[in-house]
Amino acid sequence: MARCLTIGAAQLGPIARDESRPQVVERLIALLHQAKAQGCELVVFPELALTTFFPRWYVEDQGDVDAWFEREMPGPQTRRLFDTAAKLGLGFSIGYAELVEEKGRTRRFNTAILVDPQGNIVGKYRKIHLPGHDQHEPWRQFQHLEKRYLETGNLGFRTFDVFGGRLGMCICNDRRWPETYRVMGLQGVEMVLLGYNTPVHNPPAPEHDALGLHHNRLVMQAGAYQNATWVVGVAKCGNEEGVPMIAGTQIIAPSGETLAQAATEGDELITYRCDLDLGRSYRSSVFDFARHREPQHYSLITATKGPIEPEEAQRLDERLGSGLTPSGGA
Ligand code: CDV
Repeated sequence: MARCLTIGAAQLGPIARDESRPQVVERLIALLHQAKAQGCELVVFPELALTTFFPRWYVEDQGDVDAWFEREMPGPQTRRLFDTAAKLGLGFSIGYAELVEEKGRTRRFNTAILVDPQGNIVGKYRKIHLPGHDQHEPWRQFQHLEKRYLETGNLGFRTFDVFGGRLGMCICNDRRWPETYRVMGLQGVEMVLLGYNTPVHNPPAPEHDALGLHHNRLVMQAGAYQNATWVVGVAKCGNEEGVPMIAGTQIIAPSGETLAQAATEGDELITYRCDLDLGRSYRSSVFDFARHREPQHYSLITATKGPIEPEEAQRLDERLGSGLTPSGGA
């Protein structure tokens, strides 16, 4: 019998700076009701789905920054979301800014959680690839201060056996890195849930601006196909506080094909009944990892962060014992 999971990808239009949590939660709840009416079981909301995308501003007062963070989940202002989803019997995932006391200090993460149909948090992910910069750069039209306000996630890329399948999460910039999907692919992930806030304009490389939607689709389709997994990519998009952000919400099969996609740049639900067994034929043939991967030749991937010279790469490979013919011995 097919293992099917009906997904609602709940794209959000812009969230204004002065929009309150209760106002945003009402928008999320409206999408939950649509999802229920359309037979969904799991609804995926975007990255930082409770507030505007605040890293676009340089703010000196940490108290003002912290107003964008959640100290508990659910908290007094988000409890209604959890209660409504549970009443409708829907699971959901959602991204938010998380403030937590951990290891004796205050820590801040860009977080996504997975909530089961009873309202229990059954999975958590903290964004690992934080883009942008950590100092004010006034030459930009807008800032991208994730590296200033947030810490690198410390939970790794975990998978969760829930909703009848094996699910994983990542957030926005993570989707551009093949390692993100591969680490979950090596755990047999069957569906990756991810939300994003991607400005159309890329200040350090404006020549990429016209390619935003192409790159968005390219990386998610590649991640899906190369790891035999569904990928559900969900945008917060449209013109948010003067910054246009790409839409392109889509549900991608393990074949790498986009099977459902958003048509607007506003609040919009798209749905698809996903057969979680669709990845099997890929996992047992072209991407049978145990049979075909050659990890002894991939040691550079974890041995270096940035690029190195080819000669150093050769020495490193030899030292790490990959069984290569020593330099000059070809
Ligand atoms: N929120 C993000 O991580 N945005 C980045 C932008 C800054 C490039 C992204 O990768 O889409």
